[in-house]
Order: sequence, then structure tokens, then C-alpha cells
Amino acid sequence: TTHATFREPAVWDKPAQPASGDAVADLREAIRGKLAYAIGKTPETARERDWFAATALALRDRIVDACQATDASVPNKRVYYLSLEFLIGRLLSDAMNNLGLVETTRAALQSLGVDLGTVEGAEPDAALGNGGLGRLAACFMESMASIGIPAMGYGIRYDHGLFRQTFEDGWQREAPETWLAEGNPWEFARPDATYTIGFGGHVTMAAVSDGVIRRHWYPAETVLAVAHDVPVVGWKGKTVNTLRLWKAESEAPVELAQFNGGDHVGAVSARMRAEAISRVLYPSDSSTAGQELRLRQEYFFTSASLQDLVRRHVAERGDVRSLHDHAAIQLNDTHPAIAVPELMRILLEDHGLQWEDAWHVTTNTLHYTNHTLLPEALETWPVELMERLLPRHMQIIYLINWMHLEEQGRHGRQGETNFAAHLASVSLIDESQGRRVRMGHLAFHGARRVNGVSALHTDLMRSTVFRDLHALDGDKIVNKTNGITFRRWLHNANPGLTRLAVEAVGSGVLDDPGLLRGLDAFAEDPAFVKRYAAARFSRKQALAEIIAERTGIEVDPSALFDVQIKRIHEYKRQLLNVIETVALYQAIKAEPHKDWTPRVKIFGGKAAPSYSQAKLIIKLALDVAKAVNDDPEVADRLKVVFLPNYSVSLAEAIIPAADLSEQISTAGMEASGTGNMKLALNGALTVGTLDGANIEIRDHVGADNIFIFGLDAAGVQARITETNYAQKAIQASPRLGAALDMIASGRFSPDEPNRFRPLTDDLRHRDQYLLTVDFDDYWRAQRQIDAAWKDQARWWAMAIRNTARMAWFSSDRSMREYAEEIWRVQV
Ligand code: 4GP
Repeated sequence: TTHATFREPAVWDKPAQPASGDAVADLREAIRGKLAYAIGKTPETARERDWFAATALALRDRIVDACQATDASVPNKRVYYLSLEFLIGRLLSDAMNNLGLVETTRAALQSLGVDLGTVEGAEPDAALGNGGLGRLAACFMESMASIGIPAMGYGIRYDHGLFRQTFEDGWQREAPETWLAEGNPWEFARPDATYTIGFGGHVTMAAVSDGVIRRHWYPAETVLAVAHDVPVVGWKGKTVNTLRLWKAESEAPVELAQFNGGDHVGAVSARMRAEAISRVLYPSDSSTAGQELRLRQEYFFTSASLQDLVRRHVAERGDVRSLHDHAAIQLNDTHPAIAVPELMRILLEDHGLQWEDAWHVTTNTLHYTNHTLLPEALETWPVELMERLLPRHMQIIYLINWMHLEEQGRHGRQGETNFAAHLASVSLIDESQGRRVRMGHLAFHGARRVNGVSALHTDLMRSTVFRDLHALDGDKIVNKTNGITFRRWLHNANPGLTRLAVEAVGSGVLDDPGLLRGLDAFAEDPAFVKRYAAARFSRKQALAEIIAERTGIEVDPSALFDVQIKRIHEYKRQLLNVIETVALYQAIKAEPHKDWTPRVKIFGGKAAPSYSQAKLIIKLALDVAKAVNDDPEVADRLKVVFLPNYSVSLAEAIIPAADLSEQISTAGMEASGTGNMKLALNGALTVGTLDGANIEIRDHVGADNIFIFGLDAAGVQARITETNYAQKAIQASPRLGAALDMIASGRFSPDEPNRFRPLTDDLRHRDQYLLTVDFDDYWRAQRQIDAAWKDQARWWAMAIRNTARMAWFSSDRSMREYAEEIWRVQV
């Protein structure tokens, strides 16, 4: 490494986006006007929420100008990103930052006696997603706008996003989330963009044209999909794309005769049934809900989106046959996999294409991203359900499958010893579990490219779940490692660190994250380190306040903040972290006078409401927290905090305050992770397994600047086939045995001593996620971290090198790769 000297600038906290007096006055008048004429309030009667709405509306006007410029030109090729989830969070700071109006807005509001931070805090999170997959979609939308890819996102406008989590006596409780209760100032309702979506009914084979029997679907039930557009403004406002969210409505809002006959409830039952489709987000991640309503949601938004984009294409180009030249469709996981038969249906029935032509267009337009290999997450639907709900699509799937399997015979594969097994494995229908449609296979077969989300995950796709399909077409699977948008996760979430980076390497770093690399030279520069540490400390103080406010727990901001924030899932191994906490608690009590590194363990995350084991892990963490936090012997050396209702906004508060990032999944099970990237970018050191994108993070930040432990994916595969590996591991580790005994004894649950037996028994007998096997090495890594913290100069050098070397994980890079290698659009 080269060394440089960091010169303290004369003026600190120089804003990155200075405001001019005229611009401030203009915006102030615009906000005042919105408050009066759109909200109907005066500055005296306005609540925080009203100020937020007025500010958002004023900024939306600025976005619209840029938006209409984007709309005016017909791009050569558009990208369509279909996702059942968009985990957006708040949009105000995004919009201000990308328009270059942060300081202008701050000053405009200030001149009205209003604090910008308060206004920002009044915006509800748009939580239209569960976790990684949904947040990735939001980052990708922002990046596509920022690097100028003409794109449209398509999803569902859920009335209720991800549930609100509270803890009642340590147990997770779920309450409905109500982000739309006071409307959404960012969106435009587009009743003129409404499509009819069919369900059920029958298929006829009446008409014959060109010597082909034309089939037609007559649905029994129809629902309307009404577009609601949210503008997505890119960096410096150059491109504004659209996120189009569909709301389900009924064609007959009320059956008048029934109503007049006195049946007031029955008169709106059809409407309720239709509207149910966009009522709530299914609250489970990495697992199929398996409910009919879920399939209705999937088909509803996929059909509306395809109808919309085909209509646009035909209006612009005249001929549907060139769709793939001007549109690239990305399916975010298998949720929109029904796009394969739906696009076929539209091309065959609405546009009269021959089968081969329709298949050519379909398989050159669609692309599919896989986000998880967990067997319980691979969507399949019973054939019986598909036949009832989507009879025409089931016919098309059978025909696609028939041709697909015939092809195997033609390629001489029948000579293979296990031909029947080969056919069964590549078939779109799983015959072994009561006939189900494999949506992953369907998406794979219908797509031009299929991608994984980290190098390891893509390799595992090729060698495990999709092995036999991959053998048929070795070029189809490609890797596209995930990324995160630095505008939200560095510039907005961490303005202090961003200002520091600008002072050190110049404002070009805001456009080109590659310039962050220049910070490497300051890793051991005392003046720079001081500023870097100060930026962190102020965020830790702010987080300590949030913790006190929301949990009543007082934490010391100078302790090491050890953070694990993500969905609660057994494979993510929050339980390993809790067990290590218990072991550390025992060790501190055994040697209370030792010089322990003070730590605050911070957890955040929601469990799927039906996932009882995950909810029990939350309860254990909270019970352990109570015991540890109340123990005067431990004092400030160990505190445990579980923040309720983890969200994008809470992540923005936690990440800049984190010293340590826990990425401890069982190797081979976390497809990528993206929280790992956000934390490392903000300078938290990672303790992690060789899983998902952790491997690539290690490659970028350097093995000396990350703490790796545990089995790798191959090691996991080998160990899992051994007998009694858990018992052996527990026997070999007295420390682990003692921690498990303490939990099993009821020490943390005196009112119900056996409460945690389902967790400890599972570890002793099954331990599918190999916690016991990795425990000792995890403990070793944690103590190495304790020691590293004591050498503060070394710690900060490592942290700075993390920030400096994470540029590659920008979602701008991901999007450029998709554009070039998957979508073939010019950037
Ligand atoms: C997640 C994966 O679990 C995570 O590793 C990955 O970073 C993220 O997708 C984005 O690719 N999967 C889900 C899900 O969120 O619901 O399957």
C-alpha cells in the first residue's frame, strides 16, 4: 500500500450539495403551495406528516420534468424487471440526494421553521418485500435509473406491506402495516392503464386458421389490474424510470340488485375477492406459501405486466415478432415464472403467432434470476390447482414439456443407462409428489439466460439443483454477483463518512465509487483515522439513543457494536450467535476480572409468522438479553439488544454504527447476502463463513481485513453425510456443551424450564445447519476480534480498507453486467 497524508480541510461539514438562495426560495414557495392547495393545511395546522407530503409533492414536480424528458424518447431496448417484491423503504432522501437538492430542501424547510430530519422521519417505509430479494430489486431500480438504462419495474401495490413486529413478553407478534393509510404522495394512479386478468373457466378449440387449431381461453372470473406509477429518479436526475405497481379491482364494485335486496355484505363479496389479490404481502421469505391466493397474486401481476409491455411494444414497433429485440424481461426469482406460458398465450391467442415463432420470441425475451437453493424454497404448484385456476396455461406447460422431453430423445440421450431418471429430473412436472409443476424448471427452460447471485451460488446451481438442465445447455447459467446502491447505503445513510471521502479523494467519488480505493492510502494516517472514527462514533451515539428509546436498554457507544440484522432463519444461524453470547456470558462470569472487550450484541430481523423455530430463536435471544443485561457482574462488558420491527429505515440507522458484521450462515446456503456488502462498505469488519458473496468480499478487502471461520461449502457437504456429527462436536467442545446445558436447564426461562428444548434437542440430534460443528472456530474468531479491537490503530486501518475496497459491490456494476451480458442493452 502507498501512504498519503490526509490534510485536514479548513472547513469540516461542508455540504456536498450547497444550496443557492434563489433555489431555496423557489422550493420554499413550492412546499408552501403544496401544503395549502394539495393538503389543505396551513403552517400552523400542519402535522409532520403533512409537511412530509407537501415536500414530497414539491419534489415530485421536479422529478416529473425530468420524467417527461425520459418518456419522450423511444429507447432502442427497454428492460422490464418483474418482481413480486420491492423493498423500497423511504424515498424522500433518495429523491433529494439524486436531484442534488438535499441542502436546498433543508434550507427551504428551515425557513418555514421545520426540521428536515423530522420530515424525513414522518415518511412511512414502503415495505413491499420480505428481505434480500425485494431489497435487491429496489437497489437495481435505482441503479438502472442512475446509469441510464431505460427500465420499468413491475410489481404489486400491496395495501399492507411486511407486518409490523412487536415483542410481547419476548414473543414476536405481528400487526398489519399501514403505509398507505394517508396516501402515497410519490405515486400517480393510472386508471387508463388497466388490464383484465382472468382466472378459471374453460378452453375452446373452435377456430382454425393457417391450418392450425386456434385455442381460446374463456375465464370464469376476471379481475382488473390498475397501474400506479412511482417515479424512480436516478443520480443527478438524468434518467427517471418508472416502478409500475398493480392494484387489484373488481369490474363490479357492488351488485346493486343484491344490495337493494338488503344483502349489503354479499353485494360486495365479489369485490372483496378481487381486491384480496393486492391486499397483503405474503410474509415469508425463502419458502413457498403454497396458497392459492399466492398463485393468484403471481399470475395477476405477471399477466398485467406482460399485457402492458406487449401493448407498448406493438404501439411503438408495430410487429410483436421483434419483441425480443426491444425488450428484455428479467424474472426476479420464480414468482413470475408463469410468464413463460402467459407470454406464449398472448403471442398465440392475441397475436396469432405460430407455436415455433411464439417460442422463439418468448425464449429470447425472458431471463431468470435464482435467489436461493434451499429445497423448501423451490416453488412448485399442484397440477390440479393450476388446471383449475389457469387451464390454458396448464395446456401450454404440458406442450412445452412434451417438446422439451422429446428433444432429449432426439439428442440420443435414450442410450444413457438412466434415461428414465434423466427425463424425470428435467421434466417440468414433478411426478414424485402428487404431480406438481416445477416453477424453477419452467423459468429455466423458458429463459435465454439464468443467473445466480454470487460466484459460489452460481457454481452450486450448476452442480446441484439445475445440474441436469445445465448439462443440456452449458451457456445458459451465468453469474451476476449482487450489488447495493451506494447512493442509499453510503451517501444517504452515512453522510459523515461520505463527506470525509469527498474531502479525501474528491467529489468524483460520488459519481464513481471506484475512487473510494484512494482511501486505502489513508488507512494509517492519524488525522484521517481520527475523522473516520469520529464519524462512526457519532452514529453509535445516535443508535444508542434509538436503542434506549425502543428497548429501554442503555448501551455504551464506545463498546464494540456487533450486529446481526436480517430475516430470522435457521440457515442464517442467529442461534449460533446467541449460543456464543451465552458462552461468553459464562466465560465473563468465570473470570470477572479479566480485561474483556466490551461488546453490544445487536440483533434485528423478522421471523415468518408460521416459522415457529425462528420465533423461538427470537424468544431465546430476548430471554438471554434479559439475564445478561440485568447481571451486575457482567456490567458494561456484554449487552444484548434485539431491536423490534427491523426495516430498511432501521438498517440505515444501524449500518453506519456497526463495528462488526455477522455473516455466519452455513456455507452453501446463503445465495449471496447484501447486508454483508452494506456493512463492509460502511467499515464494519465481517465475521463470516465462506458463503455467498462473503467469498468475493474477502477477495476484495483482503484476507487480513476479514474474519473467516468454519467449514466451507464442500466441507459442509462432506460432513452432513457423516453420522452423529453433532454429538461428536458437542462432546469435543466443553464450552459448547456448557452453553447448551445452560439453555436447556431453563436458566433463561425459569417460568418454563423446557421452553428452549426444541432448539437444544434439535442441535443434539440433527443440527441440519451444523452449528455445533462450526461453534469452536466461531468462538476462536470472536476472541481474535476481541484482541483486534484492543489494537485500535489496527482496527481502524482494517475498517478503512474495507470501505476503500468495496466499490466493486456497487449495484451500478451489477446492472452494467446484466445490461451487457444478459439484456444486451447499450449503457
Ligand atoms: C435472498 C437470499 O437469501 C440472499 O442470499 C440474497 O442476497 C438475496 O436473495 C438477493 O439475491 N433470497 C430471498 C428469498 O430473499 O426470498 O428467497
